[in-house]
Amino acid sequence: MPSKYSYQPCREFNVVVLGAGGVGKSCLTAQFVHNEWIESYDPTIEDSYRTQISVDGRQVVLEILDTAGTEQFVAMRDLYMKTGHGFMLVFSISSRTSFDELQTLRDDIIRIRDDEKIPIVIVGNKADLEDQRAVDRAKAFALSQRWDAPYYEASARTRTNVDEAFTDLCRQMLRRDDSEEEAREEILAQRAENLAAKRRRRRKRKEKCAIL
Ligand SMILES: Nc1nc2c(ncn2[C@@H]2O[C@H](COP(=O)(O)OP(=O)(O)OP(=O)(O)O)[C@@H](O)[C@H]2O)c(=O)[nH]1
Ligand SMILES: [Mg+2]
Repeated sequence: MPSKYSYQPCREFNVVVLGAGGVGKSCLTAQFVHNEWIESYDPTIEDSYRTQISVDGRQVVLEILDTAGTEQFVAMRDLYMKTGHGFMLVFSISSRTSFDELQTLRDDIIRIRDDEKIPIVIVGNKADLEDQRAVDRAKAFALSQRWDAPYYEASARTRTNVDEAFTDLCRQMLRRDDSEEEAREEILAQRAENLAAKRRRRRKRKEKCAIL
């Protein structure tokens, strides 16, 4: 028997990777898209990557926007936030300030989108630097529960939880898209039903006129 999603078209989503400068946004993206590790640090202005993945048997095209964490380049943030279907909020487990910055980012996303349920995944990167940990796992999990957004401790260096974090975000975006699609279909079905009822009423009126 074909699965519920067998005939669904390929979905396309905009993913925005946000977080403070130097936390590893570009490295996580490069590992996910190209399977490559970048040792050097070259602050991003803006990069975008297009990639296709399969999530639970469904094809998904992702347009990933790797944004600038450095203050001088952040003017474009509002625009990114308007166009994203899902957001990866990245901090480094070795930097407390990078963790604290996530709050402002999330507040801005929710203010701009006016939507508390927008797909978000929180990533604590540089998990390989356990000896430099400055953010307790428990603190990050508490934030994750408060926001109702999953938390992954990841390492772009060791490629730990990179695919998992992106895939989780994809699942959230697919779920959201499905429920919006269902809502759209319900509205269309309701409209068709209203139209049919109107036609029936009109026909009845016409029939009555003929008798008169
Ligand atoms: N040990 C370790 N270093 C990492 C990891 N991810 C990134 N780095 C290093 O951290 C530095 C910054 O990484 P980027 O990916 O360029 O950081 P970014 O968040 O894109 O920075 P901006 O573009 O300035 O916002 C680089 O030197 C990386 O090699 C990681 O998981 N572990
Ligand atoms: Mg970067």
